[in-house]
Amino acid sequence: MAGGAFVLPKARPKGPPYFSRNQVAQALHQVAVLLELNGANVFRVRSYQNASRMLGGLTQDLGELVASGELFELKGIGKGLGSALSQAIGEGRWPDDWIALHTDTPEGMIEMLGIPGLGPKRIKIMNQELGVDSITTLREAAEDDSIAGLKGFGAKSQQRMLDGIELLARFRSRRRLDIGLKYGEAFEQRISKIPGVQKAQLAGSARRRKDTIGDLDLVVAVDDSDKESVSNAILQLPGIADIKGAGDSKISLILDTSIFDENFSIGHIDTNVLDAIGGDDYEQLEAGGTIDAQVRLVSLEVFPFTLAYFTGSKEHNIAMRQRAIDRGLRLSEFGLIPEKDAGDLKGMAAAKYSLSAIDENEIYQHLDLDWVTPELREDTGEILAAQSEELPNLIVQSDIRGSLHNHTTLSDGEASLEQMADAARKIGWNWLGLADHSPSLKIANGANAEDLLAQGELIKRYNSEWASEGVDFRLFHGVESDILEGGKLDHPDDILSQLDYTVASVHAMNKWKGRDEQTNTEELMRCIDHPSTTILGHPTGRILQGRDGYEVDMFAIIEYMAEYNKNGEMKAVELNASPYRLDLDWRLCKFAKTNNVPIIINPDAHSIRGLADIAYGVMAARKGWLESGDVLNSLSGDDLATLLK
Ligand code: DGT
Ligand code: CA
Ligand code: ZN
Repeated sequence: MAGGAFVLPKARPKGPPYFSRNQVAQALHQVAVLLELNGANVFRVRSYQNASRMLGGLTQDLGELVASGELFELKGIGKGLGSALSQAIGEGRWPDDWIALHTDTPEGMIEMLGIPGLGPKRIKIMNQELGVDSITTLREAAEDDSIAGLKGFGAKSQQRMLDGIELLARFRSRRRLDIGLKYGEAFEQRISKIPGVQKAQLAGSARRRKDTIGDLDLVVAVDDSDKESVSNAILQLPGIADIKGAGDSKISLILDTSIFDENFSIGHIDTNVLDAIGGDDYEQLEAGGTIDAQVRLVSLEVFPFTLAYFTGSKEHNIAMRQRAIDRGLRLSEFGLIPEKDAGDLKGMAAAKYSLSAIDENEIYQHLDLDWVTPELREDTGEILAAQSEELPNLIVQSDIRGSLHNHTTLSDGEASLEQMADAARKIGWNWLGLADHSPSLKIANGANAEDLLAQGELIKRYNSEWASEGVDFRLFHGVESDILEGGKLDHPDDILSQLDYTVASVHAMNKWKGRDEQTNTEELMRCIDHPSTTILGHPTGRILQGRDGYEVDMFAIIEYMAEYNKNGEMKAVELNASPYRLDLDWRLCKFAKTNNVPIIINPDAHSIRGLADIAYGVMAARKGWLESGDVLNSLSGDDLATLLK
């Protein structure tokens, strides 16, 4: 079952220990859930759950605990569980009754466990009362309104189940860029280390840095004589949940989180985002997640062609192929072949006659083009630009000198102002803007005016200290103001005017999603009109793989902001760098750029670690054709201060 991964972890090839601590904890958790689903006694369920938690938090080596027999002395590990675990860890075999539990529980029941917000207890009740035994029958029951009537359920929880079903379907079909890249890079590294592998590179949408990834595509260069051993070695790698097909030059796999050396963790997510992607169940969903991967094995001479082909996009490939045809050439995953030589030959037989290319650059050269960076390969004008030497000089992360939308403990951030400033200096930034939430946003602990102004005093003090010490670092003082009814901001004007800037953002998603495009667009325009509004934060409110944004005409909004900029009043649009948002969408970046609306890439950091999300913002900015001059992030502290005045 793709995406569910509710299976007992596979033993690693070399042991003991045959299973990691993480895998054992996962197996115990699954057994507990299945027992509960099958109506087992609550004490029994609890003992597995406790053992899972206890072992998961252990620091000692599991193999040693088994070898020395100390395992049996751990609290909560009785004789039965102790010998079951010893067998698994020492011999690589899960106990028969655990296996039976997995094979005997109907697949549809297990499938339902994947729905965020739905646990075994409720599944069991719905199964007994309504005969629900799969996601399909669950959806039918919910749409019939039969679940709402069950004791202890209600209309709200029925709706939450429908939302959960949709969330799960999205989760399984595509994954966010950060997650896709994590898997892809781990897989690429593992393959690179296999003897005989000359090159291994991630292609597809991950290499193009799309905001979500369907499946991973990897291209591997290997001599014909090593093909078999390399492909066998790939099939033995940790993290392979299933093999869908293994041919001579193509392997299709399903990867799971055991591909990672470290335990899989997702870090701090702010409540607003978490709610949209499954709430407390989200971490479990990711930890049990999978992603499909296709590996292509080719010779070193063919590698650049195969890499270019599987990097795509399909639209870019089609345009490239047409360009080749115009030059009497045939472009394929195997080569760039003069039509007169290829004749009726196909595939590798034709590829013998290919023009040579040691890398992608030479393929583009053969077609009279500059090399196009993968992010731009979407057929949105890159070929024309590559032909006339007009490709943009895309922004890189080292161009970034600061960002303006970050939170501290004054609202819902995890780190203090001092810690955030320190972290920003450590990553080499020259400035950092703090924009904590405003009072209306109660769930994010929005700060009142008095506390906000006190934060401002503190910032002034630090800034003058740094200035007198000759430190090229400063803080800017802003606020993330909620956008209220009629496009109003959330603090009185005399408070806002004391700040360096205001990030205006919509958070009342239910209200905004319940309205039409025109109303929303106009309300945003009213907010942009406010003289204190400097930046439009996460402009559509979308959460990738979670919820769509509210309806809004972003083209009209950007054009509206362009008017202000033309008249010398700076209005910038945020590219929220959180991989959960990437909002402004990359497709709109180019539009903002051509309209001379400045863009600010903001990590919306709620912790020190959150600052690192800037990397995803830079990826999206590159995909959106942005150069360093198009973003406020590349300004010096002095220049930004002047601009904000
Ligand atoms: P994804 O996986 O949905 O996130 O998106 P991609 O772009 O990775 O697409 P995928 O995995 O279906 O195929 C990888 C690349 O292979 C794709 O970007 C371009 C190339 N490709 C696949 N199918 C076709 C096709 O029918 N025609 C052409 N010209 N190229 C194709
Ligand atoms: Ca793909
Ligand atoms: Zn926000």
